[in-house]
Amino acid sequence: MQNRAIAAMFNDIGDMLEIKEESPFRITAYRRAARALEDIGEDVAAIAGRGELLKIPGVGKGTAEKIQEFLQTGTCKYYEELRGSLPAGITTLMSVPEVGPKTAMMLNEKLRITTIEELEKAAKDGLVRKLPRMGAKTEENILKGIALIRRTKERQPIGRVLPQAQEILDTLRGLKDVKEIALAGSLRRMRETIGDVDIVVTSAKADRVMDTFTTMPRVKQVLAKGPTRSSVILDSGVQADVRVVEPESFGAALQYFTGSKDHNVKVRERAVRKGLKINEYGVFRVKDERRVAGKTEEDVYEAVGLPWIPPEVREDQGEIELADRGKLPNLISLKDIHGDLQMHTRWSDGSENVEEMARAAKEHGYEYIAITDHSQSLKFVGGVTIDELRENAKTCKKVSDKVGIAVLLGTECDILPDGRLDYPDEVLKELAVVVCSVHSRFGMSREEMTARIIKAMDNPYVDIIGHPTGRVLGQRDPYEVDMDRLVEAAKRTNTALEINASPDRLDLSDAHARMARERGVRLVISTDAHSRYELRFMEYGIAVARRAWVEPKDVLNTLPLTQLMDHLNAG
Ligand code: DGT
Ligand code: CA
Ligand code: CA
Ligand code: ZN
Repeated sequence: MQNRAIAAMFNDIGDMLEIKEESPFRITAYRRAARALEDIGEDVAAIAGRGELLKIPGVGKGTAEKIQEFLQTGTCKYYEELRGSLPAGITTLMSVPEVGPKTAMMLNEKLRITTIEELEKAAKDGLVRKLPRMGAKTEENILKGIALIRRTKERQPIGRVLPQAQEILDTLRGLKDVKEIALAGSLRRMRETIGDVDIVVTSAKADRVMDTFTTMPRVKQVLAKGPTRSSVILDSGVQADVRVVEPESFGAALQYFTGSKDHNVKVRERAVRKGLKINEYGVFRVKDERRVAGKTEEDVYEAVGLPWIPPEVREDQGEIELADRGKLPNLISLKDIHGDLQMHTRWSDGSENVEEMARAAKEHGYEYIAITDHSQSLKFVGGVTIDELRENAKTCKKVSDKVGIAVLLGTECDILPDGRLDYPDEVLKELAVVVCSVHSRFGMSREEMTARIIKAMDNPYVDIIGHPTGRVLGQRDPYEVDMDRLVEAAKRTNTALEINASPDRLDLSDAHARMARERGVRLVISTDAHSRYELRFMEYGIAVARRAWVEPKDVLNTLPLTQLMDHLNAG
């Protein structure tokens, strides 16, 4: 699939247009198209073959032509011309968090920097702080940004890895002698970042499985190939391990390779106390080596006197003790969700109109959605003016009736640097759902940032704080904020905290979501979808919530519409 290569090109074009200070609309058009290409999950060449490029949300005439050109020639003239008109390495420099277009140009002009290594050296040598409008703090942030990029190469966000793992599963499931197959490791536990993919298989023809696995088109390098274990690196840089085991050991192997290591250590200790030995082959009695379990995971847990424990909580954070007392939490799942309370449309930086989003949400089985486009001061993404809000309210009503799903007009209102909100109270009061988020001045001090967000929570019309720490996995560290005080203020003001399910964010993190839940703060799980495809991000948000031991009662958008409205109006 060329989707990702074309998306990368469009993102580069967006960056270059930003340097050239082109109109925000053109820049957004390319970034929208890039995002759509990453989301659609179907080969763009196949779509082009059907002549349906313009049906991809976010793809317009100009971008469709460039996709065609790329598919035919492997590049596109406009892109090459833009690159030719700018110094080399500018978009590489812009890949460092903290380095925007102006900084990148200045680094290049004044210090002749074209690579990340050169930038790192210059920052370490204290050359960057000497440039106009830069300082020691910026220099330090640039070094942090470089470290972040390097770290991310080792562990990738789950949203990038899971679809690739799913592809491997589909390929191997296609073999007729494959009986059982499952993901294991951190991916089955749904951790936010993944070191490598682990897969466990049973098959009478292990050779066939390994031949197929190691020759998949996307394999870049085979690290090891044997009858029971093979290991490859995909073209994306992701490593995957496949283990073929005997059917009688499948449950034991799945339990062992799902981990986490700490969880397994505890389980093993319990086994020892019961005169048992547990490993990836099964559970055995120590005194006569007799096998007592191993075929299924349930049997393995039962052998050590425990109920089956959901993979997301296998982190040795007290789950074994709770399981022992029969008190595992009633973890939330996708079917508990009644609606999605953050999404964007063409009214700001989304790719589709309200009706398209509403129809897609209805297909997800939802009872309601909130349309939460950006607020007026975010001009760069087409923030909605107060006059436009009035029109939008009418449109939402019409679409509600037409599609048969409650379409609530909300906002993702900017929290301005001083904590004031981007709309006056009399406007916020009229909106059904008010999500408030920080989108600027990420560098302020912990004290200032905490006060800024708490001030927003103190506004009586604010329902939800969106992506509360502002992180973007692999691109931007969370801003400095005192989560303890945020949680306290959320509780006091009855403001919900969002688990933003976009796999690039996952914000709140599992640890923060857990902290909020323990202190009785309501949570919301929202996708922040920018196209209908992104509504399916809900599963990632659910995973974060499950890892935080969240139950349906802790989450606002498990409520039926009438109860939700009661809660919002009371808050
Ligand atoms: P990752 O890949 O870094 O995201 O994290 P995991 O948890 O997938 O770790 P990985 O791939 O190294 O190993 C998969 C599971 O196999 C791990 O969660 C527990 C189990 N495992 C691996 N090595 C050991 C070991 O030396 N001892 C024990 N008890 N378990 C192990
Ligand atoms: Ca792994
Ligand atoms: Ca592994
Ligand atoms: Zn936002």
